[in-house]
Amino acid sequence: MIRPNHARPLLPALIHPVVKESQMADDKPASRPGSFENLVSDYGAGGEFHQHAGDRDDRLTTAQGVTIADNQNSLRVGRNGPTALEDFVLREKIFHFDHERIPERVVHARGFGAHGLFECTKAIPEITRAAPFQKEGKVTETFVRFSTVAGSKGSMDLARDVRGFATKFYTDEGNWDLVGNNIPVFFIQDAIKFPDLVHAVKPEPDRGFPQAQSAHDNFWDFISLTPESMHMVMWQMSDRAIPKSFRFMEGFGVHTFRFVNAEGKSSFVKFHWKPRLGLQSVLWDEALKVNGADPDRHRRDLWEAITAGDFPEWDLGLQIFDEAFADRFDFDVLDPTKIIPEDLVPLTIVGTLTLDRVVDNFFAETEQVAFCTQNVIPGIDFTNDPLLQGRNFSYLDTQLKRLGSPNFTKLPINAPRGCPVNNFQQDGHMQTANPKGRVNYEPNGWGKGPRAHPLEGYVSYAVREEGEKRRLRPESFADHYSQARQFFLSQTPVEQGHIRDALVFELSKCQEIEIRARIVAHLLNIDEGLAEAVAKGLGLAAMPDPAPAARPTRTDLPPSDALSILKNPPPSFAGRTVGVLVGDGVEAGLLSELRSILAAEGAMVKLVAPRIGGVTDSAGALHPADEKLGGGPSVLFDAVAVLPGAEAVAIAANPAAQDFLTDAHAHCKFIAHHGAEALIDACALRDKMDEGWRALAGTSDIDSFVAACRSLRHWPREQTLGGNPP
Ligand code: HDD
Repeated sequence: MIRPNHARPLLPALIHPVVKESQMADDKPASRPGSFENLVSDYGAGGEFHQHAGDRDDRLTTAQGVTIADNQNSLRVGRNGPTALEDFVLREKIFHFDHERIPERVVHARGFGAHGLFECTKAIPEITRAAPFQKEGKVTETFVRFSTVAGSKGSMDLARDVRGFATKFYTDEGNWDLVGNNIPVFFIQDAIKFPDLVHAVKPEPDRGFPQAQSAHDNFWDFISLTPESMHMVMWQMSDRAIPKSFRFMEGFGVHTFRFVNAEGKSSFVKFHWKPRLGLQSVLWDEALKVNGADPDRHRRDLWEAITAGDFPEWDLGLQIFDEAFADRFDFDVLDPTKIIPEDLVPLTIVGTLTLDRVVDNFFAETEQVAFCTQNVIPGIDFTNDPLLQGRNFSYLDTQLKRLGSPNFTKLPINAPRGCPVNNFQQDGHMQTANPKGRVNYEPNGWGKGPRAHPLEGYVSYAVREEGEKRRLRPESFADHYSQARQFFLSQTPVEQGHIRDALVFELSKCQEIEIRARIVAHLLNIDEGLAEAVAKGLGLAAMPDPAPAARPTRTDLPPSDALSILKNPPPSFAGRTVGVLVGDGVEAGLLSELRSILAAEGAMVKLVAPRIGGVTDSAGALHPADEKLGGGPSVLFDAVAVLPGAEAVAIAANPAAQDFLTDAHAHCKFIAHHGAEALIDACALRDKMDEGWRALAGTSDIDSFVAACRSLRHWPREQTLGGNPP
C-alpha cells in the first residue's frame, strides 16, 4: 500500500535564504547535470556560500530532519571570529563522524561480501531435514563474505594467507551460517589455543609489524612448537594461500558436522564448495606485485564480475558418512587437522551457489554481517570436534563486542528472511522492535504470544555422552605428519617447488636461526627431500634431527589428486582476462578477432595503452584504454598480447612496457604478439621464446592462442627461469 502524503512535494523549490537576489541560482545559465558548475562550492560576493536548491526529497537534513541551509561553513561570530557552540549542525555532524568506526574483526578483518542464491539440485530428505535440501529446485537466499585472516581491514588482498569463505543461508527455518575457509583443515585441534595462534601470526606486539604476513619469528616460533599445525602449514605454503581471486577457490566447512533427518537418524557430513570456474592461483612474485598495483585485487575482481553479469558459481559437495566409516577411518573425524580424502568418501553434489548481487553499502552489509557457527537449523547439528565447540562460544561473543548490542540480529543483513522471528527477548541498546501489549514472558495465562513447538522446533541429536571430566587430547588426534606428507606427495612437481620456495621465503624472514631449524626438523617427518631442499635454500649450517613426534610411525597414505590445483585444470578460459598492450595503428582486424574469439570463450580483453584516452587502430577507430601503461602491469592478467602497432619503437623503449612483457614471461603466461620484435629484443627475450609464445597473424593463430590459454600457464618455462634450485 502506498501511504498518503508520500508523493513529491508541490511546494516550489526553496532558494537558499542567505543568497542575495542577484546571485540566485535561477539567474545562472543552465549547466549540464554533473558539470563543474553544478558540483563545485559557490561563494556569493559577500562571502556567503550557496548551493543550488533542490526538491524537498533531495534536501540535506540533520539527523533530526531539519533542513540544512549551509553545509560548508560553520556558524561563526563576525567575519574572522570564533565558532558558536550552539551550532547544532556542526556539532551533530562532527559527533556522528567521530563515532563512525566500530572495532574491526579480531581475525578476518579484511573481507568482501556479496548476495547470492543457493539452488538445491539434489534433494536429500532421507539424510537431513535441513530446509535448503528438501526439494530439487528449492532456492535459498544467501550472503557470502570472503576474507583474509591475519591482516587488518586496510591490508592488501594478495597476502599469503588462508581465505575465509563464510555463507549465511536465510532459510525458511531460520539462518544457517556455514563459516568455513578455503583450506579444509586448521592449525590447531582445540579452541583453547586459538588466541595464541592469532597473537603469533598478527603483528608482533612491541613493534606493530609485520602487517598481514606470517613471515616473521613469532608465527614460525609458535608453529614450530605446535606439531599439529604441520598439515595446515603444507596447505598454507601451497598456492592455495595466494588464490587468483575469490572466484577461483574452493571452500570447506572444515569440521565434521551432523545431519539429522525427520526420523531423528544422524549422519556425519563435511561441506565442500567447488568453484565452477576451477581453481587458480598466482605466483608469489605476482602476489607481491599485485599488492602494489592493485591492493584491492580480489574485491575488485568479484565486484567487476558480478556487476558485469558474469556471476560466479560454486557447487556444494557433501561427504556423507556414518559411524561405521568413522570407526574404520585411519584418523579421528573429530580432528580438524585432518581431511577425509575424496577418494575414500566421494562428494555428493547437492546444489549450486550463485553470487549475483553486490552490496548496496559496504558497512551496512559486509561489515555488519555477523556469522556465528552456532547458527544452525533443524537438520544440522554439531559434533564434539573441540575446535567447533569453542567456536560456538566465540562468534556470538565477538559480535556483541563488534556491533555493540545484542540487537545485532535485527540489522537487515543479519535478520532471518522468509520465516517469523517471535520471542520475548527485549530492550537492550539500539532496540528497534516496538512490541505492543502487556505480555513479555512465557508461559503466560493471557493466551498470547509464541510458544515452543516440540515437533517442529530444533531438537539436538540425542548422542550418548559419558567419561571423566579432564583436560586431554585423545590419542586418536596424535598423528600430525601422515596427512601432511600425503598432501605434499599429491602435488605436481611444480606445486611442490612452490611449497619449498614459500617455506624458504617465510623462514628467511625469521631472524632466529633456531626457529628455521625447528621447522626443518618437522619437515624431516613429512618429506626428507623437502626438508633438505628447504635447509639448502636457507643455507642451514647443519641438518637438525627430526622433530620428536607424538606418534613416531608415519603412515604412507596414497596420494589424492583432488588435493592438487594443477591436476584439476579449469574447464575453459572463461572468466579470465587477457591484457593487450596496444599502440596507435594496431591492426584493426586482429584486435577485433581477438576480442570476439575471447568473448566466445567467456573471457575478456583489457587494453593497456600509452595513453588512457586510448589508441586509434589501423582503420581509424578509437579504442579507449582500460589501463594506462604502467598502471596495468601484466600481473593483473591471466595472459597477454602485445600488439604495439605503429608505436612499436616508442613502446619498446618504455620501461613499463618492458616490465609488462618480462613479467608475463617470468610468470609463465601465454604471450601472443604481432609486430612486437623491438620490445622482445629490448627485453632480451628473443632466445627464450618457447611454446607459450604465439605469433599472431590470422584467426587460426588466435584460436590456438586461446586454446593454449586454457591451461593458464606454460609451466615447462618455470624450469628455465632459475630461482631456488630444487
Ligand atoms: Fe573463526 C571469524 C573461519 C576457527 C573465532 N572465522 C571467522 C571468519 C571465518 C572464520 C571465515 C570470518 C567471518 C566473517 O566473514 O565475518 N574460524 C574459521 C574456521 C575455523 C575458525 C574455518 C576453523 C576451522 N575462529 C576459529 C576459532 C575461534 C574463532 C577456533 C575461537 C575460538 N573467528 C573467530 C572470531 C571471528 C572469526 C573471533 C572474528 C570475527 C567474527 O568471528 O565474526 O569469533
